[in-house]
Amino acid sequence: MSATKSPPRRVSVPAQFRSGRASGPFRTDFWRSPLRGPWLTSFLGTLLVPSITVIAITGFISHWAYHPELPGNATINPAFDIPVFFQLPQSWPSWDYAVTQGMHVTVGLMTLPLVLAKLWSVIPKLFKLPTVRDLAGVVERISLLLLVGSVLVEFVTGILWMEDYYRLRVDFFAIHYYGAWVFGTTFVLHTCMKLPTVRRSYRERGALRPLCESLHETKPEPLGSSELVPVAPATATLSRRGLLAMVGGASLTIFAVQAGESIGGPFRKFALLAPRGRVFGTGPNDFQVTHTAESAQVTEAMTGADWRLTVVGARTMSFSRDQLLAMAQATETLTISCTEGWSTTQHWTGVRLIDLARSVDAAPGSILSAVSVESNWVTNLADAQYRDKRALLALRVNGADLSLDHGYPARVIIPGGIGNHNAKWVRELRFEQA
Ligand SMILES: Nc1nc2c(c(=O)[nH]1)N[C@H]1C(S)=C(S)[C@@H](COP(=O)(O)O)O[C@H]1N2
Ligand SMILES: [Mo]
Repeated sequence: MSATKSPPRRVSVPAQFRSGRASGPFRTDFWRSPLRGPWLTSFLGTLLVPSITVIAITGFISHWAYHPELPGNATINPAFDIPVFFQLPQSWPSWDYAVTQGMHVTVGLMTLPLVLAKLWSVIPKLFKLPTVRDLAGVVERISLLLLVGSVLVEFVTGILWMEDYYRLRVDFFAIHYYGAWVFGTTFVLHTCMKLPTVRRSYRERGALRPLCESLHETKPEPLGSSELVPVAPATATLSRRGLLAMVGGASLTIFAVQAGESIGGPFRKFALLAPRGRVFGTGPNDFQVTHTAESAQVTEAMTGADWRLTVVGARTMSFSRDQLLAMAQATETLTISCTEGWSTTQHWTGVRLIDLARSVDAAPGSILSAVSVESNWVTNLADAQYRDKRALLALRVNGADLSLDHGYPARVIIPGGIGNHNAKWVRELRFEQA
């Protein structure tokens, strides 16, 4: 044996932290990042509170924007849903939902790096042996399992949905919605339980002081202040502020490639994550299409010269497209914005829905069911939605006839709210009492 060979590197682990026979990641000296500790986890957790609040509020707004109180609109079985106690206001700008859902999707995606950093900061806990000694320990383990499990479920279902991956044969709405309740509840409980730890570490270390430390000043937090602090720390290769800059940089990058599809217009070309194309031609119908005529199995034959619009109220009337074009026409600049997080604003021309309601003497307070030539496609609109004088049965867009993909011969376009209410290829409008 050569005398110059260096001895195997040994770290001395204080007796009370020795891992006994545990091996691999289960050893207490396996996790060595000097950054891990109660301050870092508290700080990342604190940043999550405002982000998750925005995501939760905008998420529930999206749920209610479907008007689940109207028969047929519910995405969740009403027997297992929290009833809506208020109607969303209608006389808002037509881009209201573009803002709330754009925030839901954009802030949601931007929070992913933060969530991953937070999980990284506590990963030694996942491998902590022995696990469960007492009832409180069991409850804590189960709540952490629900917390981490549900946050991952929310991200996976949310991202698949916004990226248009409908091939999953699962009830997306139910999973994302109930997942949100599980996550929201456990997140609030977890935050309350950890409040004393957060306060203590801010008091002892200063809420922001660790951010002032350069790389060579970056030392582990006091050993024993928490099981997150490594018993055998490695030398820091990144400062704590460096780690936060990395997380912030990742979030800003996501913002740069995502926000464009929510804002729409010229910003859309920067939206690298948009699943339905970023740039289109310059013609009047050259803007994004979610559900093409082909995907909806709508053909020219179903929408050709034989097409008639039936309007049902106190009496029933039938209109050809030419008859609709002969009625008073209105042009409105209105935004469609989808749960997927994109929006598009165009100039629509057609007959006001309120004029069609009057033409059949629709009773006040009626619900409007818009029925499509697409098989089994109906959406229901509340009274306030179709009474808004900007609400149209559009026949034309940007000065040209609607293209088949955009809903020719006629589509509903209402200001504000969720894109799903803008029924395409309409064949019947029924004004009915609930
Ligand atoms: N007949 C019919 N109308 C529909 C849909 C549909 O699938 N079929 N999709 C709705 C949804 S979810 C949205 S976001 C908008 C999208 O309009 P676009 O397909 O023109 O982009 O139309 C709505 N109207
Ligand atoms: Mo949509």
